[in-house]
Amino acid sequence: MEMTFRWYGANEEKIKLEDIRQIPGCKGIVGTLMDIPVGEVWPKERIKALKEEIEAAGLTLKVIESVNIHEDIKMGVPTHDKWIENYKTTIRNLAEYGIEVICYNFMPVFDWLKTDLDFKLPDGSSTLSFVSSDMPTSPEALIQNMEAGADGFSLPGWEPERLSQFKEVFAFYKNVTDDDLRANFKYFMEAIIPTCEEVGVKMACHPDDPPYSVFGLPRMVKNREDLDWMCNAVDSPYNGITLCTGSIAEDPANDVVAIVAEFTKRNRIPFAHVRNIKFTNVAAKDFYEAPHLSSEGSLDMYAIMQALHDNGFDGYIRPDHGRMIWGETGRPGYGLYDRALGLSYLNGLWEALEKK
Ligand code: CS2
Ligand code: MN
Repeated sequence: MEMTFRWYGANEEKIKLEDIRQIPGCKGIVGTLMDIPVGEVWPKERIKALKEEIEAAGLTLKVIESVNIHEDIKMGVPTHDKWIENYKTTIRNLAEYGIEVICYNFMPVFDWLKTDLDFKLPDGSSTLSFVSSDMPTSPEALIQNMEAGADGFSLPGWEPERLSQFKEVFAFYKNVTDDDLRANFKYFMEAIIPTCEEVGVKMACHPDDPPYSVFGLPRMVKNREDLDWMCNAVDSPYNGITLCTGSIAEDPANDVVAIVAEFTKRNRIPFAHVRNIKFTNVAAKDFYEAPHLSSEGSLDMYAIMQALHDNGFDGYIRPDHGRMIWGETGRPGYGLYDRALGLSYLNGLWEALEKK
């Protein structure tokens, strides 16, 4: 396994590559180009500059999170072919600079969502939480909440250009079923996986967060059966999963450890997000994003790391969202300190597993 840390870019946040470099055992950056509008080709010069900047700081760039999917591809409208061609060009451009994994998601309209981006824990730290009874009744209100809670940062997957046409898009999805969405996914994968195989870039789909339908929108990456369907839709190791333990676990019916074990064994996890959540009400699926440590949340992090380890995981891994601690401010979920603690903890678990 290779330990990494997500970084949004020098113009997008105050965390420095030099800070990340000082986290023991952190080898690589999970990078992005936040300012490229969804669907546009990622220019080679920009990828090259990003790679050089990261390597100058003594880190590697092998994983991109995310190259977002144009809504037309998810909707399956005729204009999708143009965006798919662009996506293929982006894959080729990334491959030229040594990128091995592209993380993305296939959620209609919204990326991840929470009802509180500044939920205070008794120790004085703050985290992200979801309380079903606090879910706004309209998508407009939800967008307002997310933007108001973001502290001036653009949230990943909540890019303004993506949300600007959301009313029309939302209306369109009224007639799209989960199976239609699956068909659109398959069409996309059949088009791009030959390119991925040719240039050696693995696609890694992030699960839906939350892993159930919101506002009646279709969803297709919610549980073991969905992941199984996805992998079989185009049966290639280049059609893989970003196994995000925190997202999968939000549905208490999902057996996270069994899912990690199965898909690691099937060689379909090129990238893992490993984090904990704490249920506050299991029946309502209410939770907050807990510190990574098992004792702080509802997940057995040792068992998760063991499922990766014992089934031969050799992909990239990163801690996922962290709390805001020690007075830090920044993009919700993406402070430096708590994610660094999470990373160290995961490294500790891994060392124990290696020596066992
Ligand atoms: C998620 C997503 O893991 C995460 O941070 O909350 O924003 C994730 O980056 C995307 O869904 C992947 O495309
Ligand atoms: Mn994740």
